[in-house]
Amino acid sequence: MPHTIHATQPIQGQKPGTSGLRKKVAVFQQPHFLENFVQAIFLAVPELKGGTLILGGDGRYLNEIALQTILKMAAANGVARLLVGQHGLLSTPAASHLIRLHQAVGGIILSASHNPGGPQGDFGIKFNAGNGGPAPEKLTDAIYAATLQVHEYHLSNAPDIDLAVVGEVEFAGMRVSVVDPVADYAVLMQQLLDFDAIRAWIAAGHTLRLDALHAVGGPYAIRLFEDMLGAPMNSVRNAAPQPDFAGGHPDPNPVYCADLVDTMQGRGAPDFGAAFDGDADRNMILGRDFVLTPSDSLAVLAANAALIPQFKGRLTGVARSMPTSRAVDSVAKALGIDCYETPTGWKFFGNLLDAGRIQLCGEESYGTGADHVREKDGIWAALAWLNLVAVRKQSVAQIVQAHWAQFGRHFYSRHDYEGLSVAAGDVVLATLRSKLPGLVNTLVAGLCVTLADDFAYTDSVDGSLSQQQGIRIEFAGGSRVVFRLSGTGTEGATLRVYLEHYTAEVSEQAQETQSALKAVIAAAEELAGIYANTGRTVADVVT
Ligand code: G16
Repeated sequence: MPHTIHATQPIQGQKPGTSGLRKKVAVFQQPHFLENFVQAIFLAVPELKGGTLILGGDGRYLNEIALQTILKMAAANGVARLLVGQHGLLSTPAASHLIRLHQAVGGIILSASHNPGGPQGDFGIKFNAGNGGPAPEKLTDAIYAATLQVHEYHLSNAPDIDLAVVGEVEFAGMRVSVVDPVADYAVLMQQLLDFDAIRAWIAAGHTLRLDALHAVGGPYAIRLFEDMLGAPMNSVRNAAPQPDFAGGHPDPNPVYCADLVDTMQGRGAPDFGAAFDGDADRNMILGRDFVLTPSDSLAVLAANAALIPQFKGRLTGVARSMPTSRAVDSVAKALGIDCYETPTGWKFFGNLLDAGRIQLCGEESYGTGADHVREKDGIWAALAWLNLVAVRKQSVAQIVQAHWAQFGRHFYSRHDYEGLSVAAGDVVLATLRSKLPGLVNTLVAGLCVTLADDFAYTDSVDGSLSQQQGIRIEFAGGSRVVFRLSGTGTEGATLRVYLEHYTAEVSEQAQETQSALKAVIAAAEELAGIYANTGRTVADVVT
């Protein structure tokens, strides 16, 4: 029987950020907090009544309890059919695929992505629309507006569903399918990539090391790389999802995966490495003695698209988020295809993908993806890279070095200043904004400014305008610095400083990244006054 709960103290006004609503677990544990947000989704998306909904999460702490609540709310709000991953698990890209495959109205994904989990960690919830992608701004605004109106929510009082058993059940008038979270996704991957070439490459004795960081990528990586492609057992490490990610930080970058970076060094190291984040949409790719930047990953995939069955003969456009290095721009120019620069956030790629203007896109934040789903896709990215390595019969390092020799190298690094007060973060950005007028043609730390703006983006498909998306300062010769505040943190403010330096000289391409970026780092400090405004002398995380 459905019943209605009148929240005595409704917690309203829950504003979703870059990627849905992300908060500390304790915040989600407040009475009515989750329910208010979920009810707001049902209010903002009335088509869910009588429609199909996809549900799953990354297995983090609170996942199971929240899933049962959402199942009961979906039934009481009139959802006709709901597909949920076995044990409540679905990677973000697999959820995106299921939405598209079943022509669902949308999906609810429980994840705080790369943020730590456990009782002291973070939790998150996001709604993906019928195209499989993150809700566009118009929809998140509508959900936010609905959170301001929720005074009651609807909940079935049916007992919990057993999510361990794959199969169909009738649940309070709603048809529920508990599905194998990997099966359909694995079929899709086989259709897109050259599995025969990868299989042959592995059978020839090449070795892999994949790290799932105790998150949802584990079951996907085992099925695809070990079971289907023949990699030896234990090629995938940390494969069992755990509610607290075994105490780790499920963020695939050289800092949080330092042990994987070590494993990939020296003679006898595996030929290919990759790591995935909490919900398996992010990826880091490594070769023996080589760590690939996400910006270069995008550029190299674009340059080699003809070798990947998914793109063969149909790559007409690519996109990158604004802070991502401009390496892919050079490739697009050479290939004569379109190249779009969008604000940070995967949702901005959605319209371009839907309209068929781009087929491949990526972000500096370890996100790479294509038009097979409407999310970035970590497992796909590792498979696409293996496809390249297998077909080109070259190592990751050889492929990337050849790329730099042809297109030049964009040295790239991100410096994060974490746990700042919100006020300090705002002061840095205000300082920068105040300096923008008149900056062009002046010298900053010896570099001549050629462009200085606060990035604004007009969506070429629906005409919507997004302003204040980051401070962008370009210098003569191809260097650049970008400043923005993170939209995914749950405490204080995180200042992100994105640094880029271009060189076409092969002799300069072997430099160490931070030393190649020295002049841009000095310019960043001079412009933003990071020390003066925050008291920080060094970044907390340098990737
Ligand atoms: C989310 C979005 C990404 C975006 C990132 C930015 O990633 O999905 O498209 O690049 O946030 O994070 P920040 O605002 O902290 O720089 P995820 O993996 O957290 O969903």
